[in-house]
Amino acid sequence: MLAKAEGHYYWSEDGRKLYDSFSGLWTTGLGHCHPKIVEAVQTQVAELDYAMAFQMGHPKAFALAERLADLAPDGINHAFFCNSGSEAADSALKIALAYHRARGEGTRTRLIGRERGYHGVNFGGISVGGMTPNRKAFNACLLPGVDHLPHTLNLSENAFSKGLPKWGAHLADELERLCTLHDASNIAAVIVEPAPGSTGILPPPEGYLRRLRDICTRHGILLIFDEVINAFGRVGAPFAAERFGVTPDIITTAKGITNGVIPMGAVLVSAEIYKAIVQGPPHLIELFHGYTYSGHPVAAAAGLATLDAYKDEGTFEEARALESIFEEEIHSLSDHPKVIDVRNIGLMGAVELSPHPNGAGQRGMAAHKACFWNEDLVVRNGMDILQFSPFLNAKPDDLSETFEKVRRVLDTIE
Ligand code: PXG
Repeated sequence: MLAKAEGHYYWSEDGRKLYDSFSGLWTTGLGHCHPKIVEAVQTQVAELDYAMAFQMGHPKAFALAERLADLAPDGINHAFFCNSGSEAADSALKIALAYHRARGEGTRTRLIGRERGYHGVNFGGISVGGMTPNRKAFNACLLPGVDHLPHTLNLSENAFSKGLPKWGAHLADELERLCTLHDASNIAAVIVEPAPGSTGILPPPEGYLRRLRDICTRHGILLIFDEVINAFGRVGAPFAAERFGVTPDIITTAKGITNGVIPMGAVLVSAEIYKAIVQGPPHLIELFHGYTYSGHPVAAAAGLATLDAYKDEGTFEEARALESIFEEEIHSLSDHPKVIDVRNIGLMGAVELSPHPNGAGQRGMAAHKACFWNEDLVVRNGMDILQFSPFLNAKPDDLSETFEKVRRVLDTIE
């Protein structure tokens, strides 16, 4: 139980001070309870607690949309607000379908995701997502007309890669195969996380995203980057699109948009998509989609304060500069006998453990618990993969101490 947080630390209910190696849940790159974000939220909630986004508006939602457009790659300049990454994913898929339909290409209905992809837990997201346990119980109700590209992790080819693996760009060509199979005129969009996170960090192979982009462009398919984890400094730039030099048509975000302080998500789209959908008589609604809390004033205030902090504190540059230190520290575990892979990109990193003979997932959970109880360290595990998402302004000494603690834990658990 976590009872309190400040800066890079949590305090447990039993009063222990714990180092957070996961920045919340990929959310809180600036550190917990950032004073300027706290102040912005406190002021906003007393000034304008709520304003509907249906027929009405409020200035901070528009100010935030403009700030996001400034940060986004050229050409991506409109925002649709929602309240989570899951809502952002489903909204993006709906926007993609609405776009094609508005342009008279209503046959484009198929959606393509990727194995091991995570796009939240709503029906659209789990349909295009590729996390088997998230789909298993809901199989009967997944969206029809969805295909999945293969994921890009292959330990025999790219174990212990530092940064982008050299092997795997050719896997993007599977998209070409699907275009041939279905005819591209039936395909609406491809959605991928540029650097997949919650599946256990799978940095994209060199050249892979460019190939996806080129195939999408050639066939008139929209490319959606789910940047719920990647955006806002996690890969050393405002957006992974910028870091990897590949511009999608739609970007989804959440988490770091408010530093995790208030739930918020956003779908960022190109002017072309916006204009195609938002047309027709002004008294009618163009896109029948929106949430009670779209662009909530308190979330918008938190978002503006967060973007200010990223800028004023040089957070993206600081994160980029930390990458090589993080890479060195996390790869210091590569020689451990229980470790079968270490991979990293930006300030995202995974240490994959060999499964305990008694069953997959046990060793990862044991490591997570031992870190918490014995080392006062919060570490996230997904089965036997330990995941790290350090603060964008982490102290190098804390990074080295984190991996010393993890090594001690790996030495002691079964
Ligand atoms: N897309 C991506 C890429 C995500 O990582 C979502 C969408 C959904 O966001 P919401 O706000 O609806 O949860 C996510 C969420 C983990 C973990 O352990 C990651 C997420 C959620 C829960 C656990 O890595 N990411």
